[in-house]
Amino acid sequence: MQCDRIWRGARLATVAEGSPGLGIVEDGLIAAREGRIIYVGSASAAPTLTAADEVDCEGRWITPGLVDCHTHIVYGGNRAREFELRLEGASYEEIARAGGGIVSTMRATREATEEALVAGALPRVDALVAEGVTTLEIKSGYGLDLANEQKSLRAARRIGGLRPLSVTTTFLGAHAMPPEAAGDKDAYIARVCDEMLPAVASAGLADAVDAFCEGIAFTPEQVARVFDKARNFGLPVKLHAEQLSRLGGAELAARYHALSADHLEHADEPGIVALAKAGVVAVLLPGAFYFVRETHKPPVELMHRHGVKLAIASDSNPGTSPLTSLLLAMNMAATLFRLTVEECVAGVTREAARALGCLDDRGTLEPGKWCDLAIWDIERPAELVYRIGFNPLHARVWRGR
Ligand code: DI6
Ligand code: FE
Repeated sequence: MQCDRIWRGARLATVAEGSPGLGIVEDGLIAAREGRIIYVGSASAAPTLTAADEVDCEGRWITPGLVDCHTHIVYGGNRAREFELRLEGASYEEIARAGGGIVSTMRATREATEEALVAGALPRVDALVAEGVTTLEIKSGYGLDLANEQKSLRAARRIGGLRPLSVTTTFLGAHAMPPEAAGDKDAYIARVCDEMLPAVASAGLADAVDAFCEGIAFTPEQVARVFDKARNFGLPVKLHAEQLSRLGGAELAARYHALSADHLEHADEPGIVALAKAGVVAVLLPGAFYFVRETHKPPVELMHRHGVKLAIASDSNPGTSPLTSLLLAMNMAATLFRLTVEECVAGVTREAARALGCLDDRGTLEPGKWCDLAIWDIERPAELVYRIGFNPLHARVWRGR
């Protein structure tokens, strides 16, 4: 069989569904053609393969390229000053209600040009890429009017062209109230539904639609209007649900068969059961949990009991998770939420791809999928989760290169 490139001498964590544990193959081999995996498995069972290029992995581990399935990485400015205020005792919600928080990032984002947004985001994106991320979701939600939401989504799309990386974009117009809406949430939601979402969808700027269902943001009823509109445009939905309080976001996400429900610190059993029944992925965001000093943990035991799929993401954003490390997110998910090593590794690969609706072509090492690989200098997968602030990535492969 002719292929473009072969990786030999590797230990594989295929993370393929149905294989026990992480789908480990000692003596592993991967062959790629035209960017896709055409063989993955043990070298002894491989067909005869010829390739122009062969890489000896010298016993290193290969996992699927990492997928960060929840970020707000495109924004202007930063919130270091707000961090200082929080250290002096102000709460995240107090700052938000006093016009700081998301709205201060909105101002800085509106002031920035598209070029400046790209330039500001790239160092953060590069930090993720340096740890093996090959697919990155980027949300809008700091523009909060049509022109600035479009600008943010265009900046996000451009990042995918500037780095060897797949970027998926999510329209999060229903993230916060812009000051000019003068507190009229229904009127703002009407603009999201009737003006922003149709324009963004018709321009092909969004792969999904998200909303923030929260006391400081929007009610389930308001979010449902946004989701109905997304459905009209054939866009899948995701939801920031039960992060700071429980409003029934989990049930709402289930009702709309969302790709994912994210955060879920305050979810209860009926909500978790609903997610399980609807096959909605729970995306855990331990960086935000840590950074806002949340004490209410997501109900991971209930998620286990009811068989909810668990993904982990950075939530990279200036206000609640200025985090640009999926390795650290894994460590936090294990330490703070007691996820196992297998759940952590699957959470940033297979389950994160599922949370983006792209499990068909990435997230695991299987024939036919994109050849997106992370090659690690480790002796066992637990090292990816165990270390704090150490990056054992040896090489990263995106679409076979
Ligand atoms: N939940 C979050 O944690 C971020 N957005 C959201 O809906 C916070 C965004 C910010 O504070 O800038
Ligand atoms: Fe978020």
